[in-house]
Order: sequence, then structure tokens, then C-alpha cells
Amino acid sequence: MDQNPIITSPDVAAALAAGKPVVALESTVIAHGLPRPQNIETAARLEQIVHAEGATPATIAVINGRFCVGLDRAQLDQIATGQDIKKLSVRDLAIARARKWDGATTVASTIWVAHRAGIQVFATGGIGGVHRGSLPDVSADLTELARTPMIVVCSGAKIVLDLPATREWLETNSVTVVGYGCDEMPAFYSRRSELPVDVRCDSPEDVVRIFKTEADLDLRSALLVTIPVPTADEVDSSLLQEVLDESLVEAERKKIVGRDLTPFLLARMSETSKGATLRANIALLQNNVLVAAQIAMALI
Ligand code: PSU
Ligand code: MN
Repeated sequence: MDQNPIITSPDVAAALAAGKPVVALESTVIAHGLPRPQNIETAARLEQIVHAEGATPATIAVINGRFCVGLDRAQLDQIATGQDIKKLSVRDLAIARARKWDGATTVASTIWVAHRAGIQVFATGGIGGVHRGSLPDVSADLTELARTPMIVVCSGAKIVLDLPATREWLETNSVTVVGYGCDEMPAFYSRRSELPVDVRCDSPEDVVRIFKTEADLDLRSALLVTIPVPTADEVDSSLLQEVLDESLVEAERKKIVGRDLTPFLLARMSETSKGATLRANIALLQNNVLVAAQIAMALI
């Protein structure tokens, strides 16, 4: 290929060159995880939160085949409202580049690009993982976490997944799981999963100490920092169980599989819960991004 596939925006490039804190953000949650107009509002709000903490946000997406690190408002709008914005994981990056596609990056492809751009902290809502059901559908988010040295801040894996199986996968593949102010792994819309974390941290400095030690030891996997959804926005557990079961049955009936499954389940639950899961999703995203910015500040 003729040029560097990664295009870093001027402000992100300046921050990185000066050794200032940068937080990477994904774009699939904007394009396919949240409905309009909450998606663009949330995308802009997340960037503001990072700025307010004194760090620089770097939302990542593919535009005309180029891996863009840091988007301007027009690019952000295009990802949120454009036609034919694809959901691109790592397996799609070469195709997207060769075919000059526009697309949103998942956790997997965002951290792939962010690491190569020199960014060390990333935040999202919930990571992908091992899906429920008989087909072994395992998100490439997990594979990429196992081989990318980065602090990944999230509220655990999405509730639609098989959480015990996802937890086991992380353990087998040596991804260290931190509970940020909690002793069990959060479950996305819900604060409880009864699944263990490897260590509890109660401050950004505490997270940074472990991350730097992992780097010293040349351990190459991500440090997964899991934060429960704020209590006021947690979805009531019986409502959650009800809308989750319904969405899984509906996906099975409509034979929805592959990359379409996660967006379908999230949208369906948002409708059937009358927006309760959507409010939780936005609240946890904002909180995770805030903590990620604080961690990025403590890292320098
Ligand atoms: N978290 C959210 N909403 C989302 C996602 C995560 O709150 O839409 C996206 C992420 O981009 C994640 C992807 O990487 O869903 C996982 O999809 P899959 O299970 O197809 O790998
Ligand atoms: Mn999948």
C-alpha cells in the first residue's frame, strides 16, 4: 500500500507527540449500537467528557478506506447518520481498505488501530464475547483483547452473551480483569454477575500501577477494567430478564446471526424495555469514558 493506512487527526497527533493523555473510542456503538438521534448526541457527549478531564478523545472509524484516529464533526455525523456504514471487525479491515469503504469499528478493530497509533487507553460500553446458543459464535473482541496491550474500560461483556463462558475465555487467554470499585464483574445493564474479577482497584493510580507492571513483564494482553453501570440507571433485574429472553427468542425466530446479532438484540431490548436499557447503555458509556479519561491522566 502506498501510504500509511492510519490517519491521525491534528489534535490527536499533537497530543500523542507531546505525551499527553488520549482516550480511544469506538464507532460501532455509534453506528449500530444506539438509535438516532441519541447516537450522535452520545458520541459528541463522550468526546466532551474526555476533554473536560483534560485528555484528548480519539474516536476511530474507517472513512474511504482510511483508518481515522480522531474524527471531526462532519466525520462523526457521517458515521452516525450516513447510509451503508458497515460494521467492521479486524477481519474486515483489509477489505475496507482495499475497497475504500466507510465503516464503524468494533472493539476489536478499534483497539487494533489505536494500539498502532500509539494510544494506551480505550473505553466502551460492553465488549463482545461468547454468544449463547449451540453455534460457537465468539466475538473477535476477545481475540484482540488477548493480544493488545491496552487498558480497556467497559461494563463487562454485553448481557446478551454467555457471561460465564466469556469470563472463562478471558481467564484462559490471560486477560487480567479488574473490578473498578467492585468485587464481581458487572453485567452491562446490571451491576451483578456473580462472576469474579482478578483484582479490585479503587483509583486510577491503582489501575495504572498494574498496567505498567504488565508492560514491564512484557505481558501483551489487555487490562480489562470493568465498571458497574451507575446505580440510578441500572435496569431492574426482572424487567431485564424478561426483555432479554424475548429478544433472544425473536433473534432465533428471525434467524439473525453473525454481525447482525448484537445490534438486533440491543435494539430489540431498548424497544421492549421502553428505553430503560438505552438509558442504562448511555449512562454506563458516559461513566466508563469519564474513568478512562482519569486513568489516561494518571498514566502520564
Ligand atoms: N457495546 C455497546 N454497544 C455496541 C457494542 C458494544 O454498548 O454496539 C459493539 C462493539 O463495537 C463490539 C461489538 O465490539 O458490539 C461486538 O459485536 P460482535 O458480537 O458481532 O463481535
Ligand atoms: Mn460473532
